[in-house]
Amino acid sequence: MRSARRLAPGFLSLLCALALFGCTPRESTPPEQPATIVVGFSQLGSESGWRLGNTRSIIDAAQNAGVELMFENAEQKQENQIKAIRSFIAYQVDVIAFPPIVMDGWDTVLKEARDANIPVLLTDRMIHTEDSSLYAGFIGSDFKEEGRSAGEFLLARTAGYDSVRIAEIRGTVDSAPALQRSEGFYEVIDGNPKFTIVESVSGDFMRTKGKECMEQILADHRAIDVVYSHNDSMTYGAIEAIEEAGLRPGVDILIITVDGEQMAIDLLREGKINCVVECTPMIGDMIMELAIKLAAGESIDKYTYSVETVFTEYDALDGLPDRGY
Ligand code: GYE
Repeated sequence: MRSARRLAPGFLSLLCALALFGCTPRESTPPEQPATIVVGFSQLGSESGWRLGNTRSIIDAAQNAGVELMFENAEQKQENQIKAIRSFIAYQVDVIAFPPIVMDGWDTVLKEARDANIPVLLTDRMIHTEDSSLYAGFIGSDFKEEGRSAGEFLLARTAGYDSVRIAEIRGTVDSAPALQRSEGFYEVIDGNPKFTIVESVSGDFMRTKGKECMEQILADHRAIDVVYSHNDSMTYGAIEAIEEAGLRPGVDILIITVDGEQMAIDLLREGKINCVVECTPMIGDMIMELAIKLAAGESIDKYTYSVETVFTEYDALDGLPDRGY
């Protein structure tokens, strides 16, 4: 039983001694304190403003909920996440939570967690697996829906265009948000012959790589009508590259981005971004709520999705509260 793991050895021998002398431990132990729940969280890295906001949200939420958080940063490496999960299993935490950096390659370590009877909560990103019993639940965004929203904005915004040449800057290769944000976007524009994806390259969700991608795209094809960038960090880099090439982001090249960081909203106000699809990192409270239920042996919904919106150049954004990330 996991809850026994933090009983000090001295306390255990006291229990044995009491049993030997024929009195039950119940009579002499103090009233039971609710045990602190221990959650092992393997953050995938610190690639973007979104990720930093997510980390803050989780640390604050754990503190507010009185949950003991074992926090590890995998620095963008799946092997580090696997190592962290194994250390959480060895420590016998109550719940393991993590955003899988990529979709594949989790079955072995998740079976180890299952064998140790530790429930796993996937946060932010989904995995590919044949065996959905390997995780208790998922909490995060519907990335396919985000991709659809990006596509729908583009469809409406380019209604008067004969042809639309698109450069797509994707997130981390094989990650759920990169795959699903493409899927949803293509679903909306596929079959409409005026849209051409001229380039689709990965900028790994990072600002510097977003800039490099955009420089290369502009060197290869001058005539780009739209950049669809899978996150704000890469968008900032792309905007820099566009401006350095003497073009006007938001005017010469339409910009569609995902996340909704404060800086992206500011650029939307300035007219350098045309559409921001929201993806919220502020899911710490929900993660703790679900983790507490799992630790108590309660069942949770298999999928919990954040409610999100879309901000466009047509919206009045004056009253919008600070985004907090
Ligand atoms: O869009 C990006 C981050 O997984 C939803 O990861 C998250 C993505 C987010 O680095 O900025």
